Amino acid sequence: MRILVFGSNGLVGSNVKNVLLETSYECLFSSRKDTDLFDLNSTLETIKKFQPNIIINCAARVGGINANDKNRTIFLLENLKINMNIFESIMGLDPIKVINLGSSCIYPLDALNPISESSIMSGKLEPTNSAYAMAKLTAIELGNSIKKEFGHNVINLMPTNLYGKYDNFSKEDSHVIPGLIYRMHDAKINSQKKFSVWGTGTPLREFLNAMDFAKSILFIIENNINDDLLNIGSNEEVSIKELASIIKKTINYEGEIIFDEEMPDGNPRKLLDSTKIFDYGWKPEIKLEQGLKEAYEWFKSN
Ligand code: GFB
Repeated sequence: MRILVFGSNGLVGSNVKNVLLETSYECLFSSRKDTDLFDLNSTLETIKKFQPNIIINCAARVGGINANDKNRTIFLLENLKINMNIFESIMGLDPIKVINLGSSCIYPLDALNPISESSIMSGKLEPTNSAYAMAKLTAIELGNSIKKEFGHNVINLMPTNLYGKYDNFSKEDSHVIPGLIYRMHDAKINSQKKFSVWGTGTPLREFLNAMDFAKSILFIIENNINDDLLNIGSNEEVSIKELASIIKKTINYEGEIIFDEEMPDGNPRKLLDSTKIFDYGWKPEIKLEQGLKEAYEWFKSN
């Protein structure tokens, strides 16, 4: 079995690489410096040369609530280009299994929680990340079309909010966990008395460690699971306020946590219904407290 991983240097790609390196599959890990996924010829060349049976596409322009809202055009364009080039490249090739990654933000703002796969396209998107979500929805539609017309097997995985080692830690642009870790670590070092969490603290989020997600991808390959659309969550839900206090404990920050209500909350609740993947027999292993400790250690040494 020959597995090609695009985006092998990011949060998901790095964890997928570590998981696959423990197997005997023949793998090619392709990062930004190996393949220009914004260029059709470069994408096609990598695929034709390696001739994979499976492509795992972990490449994406991602970011947190602020980055998504601020860079709408680039998030939409870059994610569209990556997915268009991969799918257009394989159109004329022998059947390939493509594991394509999306996000829980593809589901409508008013979808019933826990959000099942059948909620897709049943309503309007959450406005802070609608551009990114639209690119991911287009990728799903493209994948389904390629499957129907060209015989490739496309599996779209929708992970819940991911975090962990190899995350992108940025004060302004990352997701909540790396953002809070970075900013709170700074507050601790500078003996800041108060720490400001964005929004009201009331939104609920479900978090999954990216290593668990990587293992779910291997589980899907090894058990030959071929659903068009599959949610991958942890069923572990916390409020942003609770998350901030767990991170405070992890970092050992002693100041007071306050809330900046000028900053957006985004979606009030985003809990995935992961019944399908749980019923297949996959379960996450890393509890949030443990995963946060590991992420903090990784952040400090990197
Ligand atoms: O993780 P996050 O940026 O994105 O924010 P979403 C989650 C929640 O944490 C929001 C709050 O309610 C934020 O207001 N928050 C509090 C913070 N403090 C911070 C902070 O320092 N940094 C950040 N980033 N948030 C993302 C989408 O939505 O979900 C992505 O933007 C993707 O596109 C991902 O789909 C799964 O969970 O709101």
